[in-house]
Amino acid sequence: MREAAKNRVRSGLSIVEAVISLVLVSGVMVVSLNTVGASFTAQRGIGDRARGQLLANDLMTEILGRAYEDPNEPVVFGLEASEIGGVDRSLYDDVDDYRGVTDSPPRLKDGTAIQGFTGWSRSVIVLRTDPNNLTVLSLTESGAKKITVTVKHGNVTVAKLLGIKTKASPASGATGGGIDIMAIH
Ligand SMILES: [Ca+2]
Ligand SMILES: [Ca+2]
Repeated sequence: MREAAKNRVRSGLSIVEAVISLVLVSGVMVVSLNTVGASFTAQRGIGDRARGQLLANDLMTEILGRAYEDPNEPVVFGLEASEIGGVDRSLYDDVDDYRGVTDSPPRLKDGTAIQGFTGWSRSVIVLRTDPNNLTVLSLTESGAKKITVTVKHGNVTVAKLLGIKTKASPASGATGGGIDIMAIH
């Protein structure tokens, strides 16, 4: 009788030990999976930022490659008359033509979608700024334009790039604009 009771106690202990072990293993697995999940999320974030910076750089390079102001028709801060209604950016020839551009999904100048960026978007803000103090905006023509390109993946902003285009000095005879500055911020 006493031996049987001992066996029952031992058997009960084994079950308790097994349950405790299972709980401990489950706990370790949950911690591990959370760690792996956090690592994947962090890696995806780093990858998104790198890809976002490439997209921002691509569009900013395109914009800064345009003239400070339209070289062919009466100047408008925004699209000039002949550019309104275009289906892509191929007619854009000055930096403020890009004012308010939303590019979703990101496309090349000729309207071709850039492969692999479904769910991504780029947007552009162009503002006049004081050339002597780039933090001060101007409501009228000032000789400098501040361009901001923002890249989002879904609703998350992954890259932002700031560019400055200044008007060429008349003495230089250039029509394409003066100094171009680009900075990540
Ligand atoms: Ca134009
Ligand atoms: Ca324009």
